[in-house]
Amino acid sequence: MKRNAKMYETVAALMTPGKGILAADESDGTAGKRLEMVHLPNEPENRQDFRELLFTAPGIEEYLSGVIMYDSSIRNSTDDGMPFPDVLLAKGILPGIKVDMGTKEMDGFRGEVVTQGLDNLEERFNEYYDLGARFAKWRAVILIDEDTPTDAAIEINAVMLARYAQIAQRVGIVPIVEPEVIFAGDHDILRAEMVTSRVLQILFQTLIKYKVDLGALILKSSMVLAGDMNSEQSTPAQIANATLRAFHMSVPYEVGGIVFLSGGQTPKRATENLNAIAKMGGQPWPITFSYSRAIEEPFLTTWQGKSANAEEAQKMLLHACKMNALAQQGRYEPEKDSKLK
Ligand code: 5MM
Repeated sequence: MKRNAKMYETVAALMTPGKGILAADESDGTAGKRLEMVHLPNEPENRQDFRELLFTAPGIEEYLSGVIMYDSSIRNSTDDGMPFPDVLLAKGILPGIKVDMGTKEMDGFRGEVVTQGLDNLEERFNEYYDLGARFAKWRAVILIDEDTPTDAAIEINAVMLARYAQIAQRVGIVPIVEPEVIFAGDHDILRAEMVTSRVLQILFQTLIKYKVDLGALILKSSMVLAGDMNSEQSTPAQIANATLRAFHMSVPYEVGGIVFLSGGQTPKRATENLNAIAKMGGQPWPITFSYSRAIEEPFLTTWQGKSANAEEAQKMLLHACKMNALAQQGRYEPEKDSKLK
């Protein structure tokens, strides 16, 4: 039980009020897409510069409780030779690791996918623990279309998430389970709410069946949003209501915390929507952000891959983190923020 006590401490630290998690866990391919935005080739030195600027930005520890890394970045160091996990630990930020190995198409399932990565997972976890990781993340991808998601796709992904969570907890690492309901499509917000509720219900039934300790686990969820191709876009209050309704229908109250992905929303929308959710008042679970694109984009567009812009870009990163930390407390004032777009 000692191990679980440590994991509860990790959950409490990650869910510290006024802080959130930076998801800097892009695989090398996706990191290349980020670098493409600033006209840099996808080379190891550029990926290192990108992560080094993020992790060494002065002051981020005021707003970040954790950072999720990828296999190549948890093993990487600053130019001065300080391992990235140590850079974060020195600031009081917990290092985390993405352990899934991406998705594979399910044959005969119209584009639906299942996440891979259970092979040798316990050995990988033990090594990541030694490298400093105290929490982990596994992402399942759920597509909304006329005939999807199928129960088969929801169920197989839930089983994978549950098995990953079991192994993580055995090693003393807090699992973040991320069933991302994709924002792309022309579905309305009601459909998104129904799909999200069903996915979460099947996920938590499966986690309970596999005896995962829900108090030593964090859910990473999408917000409930109408698809990006739907002409009727919802207000932050509508999104907050639909999202919290889905959680109350599906997420057991003993779950350690809930964090949001930004899912392709603009940085400002992701922050405004988090703020609206916090404004709905106290919930049974602590709730915060775990954004990748919504935090990294303002940084990248300021940086443009030029060392002359590095300081300004780190200030922009700090601004994005601070605005989301305020939103986590329902204290973000979008009309006064001219920097997030
Ligand atoms: C950084 O994006 C992660 C996926 O990367 P790969 O596709 O390269 O594996 C992703 O898991 C991310 O952590 C979450 O989905 C949240 O990211 P957003 O950008 O939606 O906030």
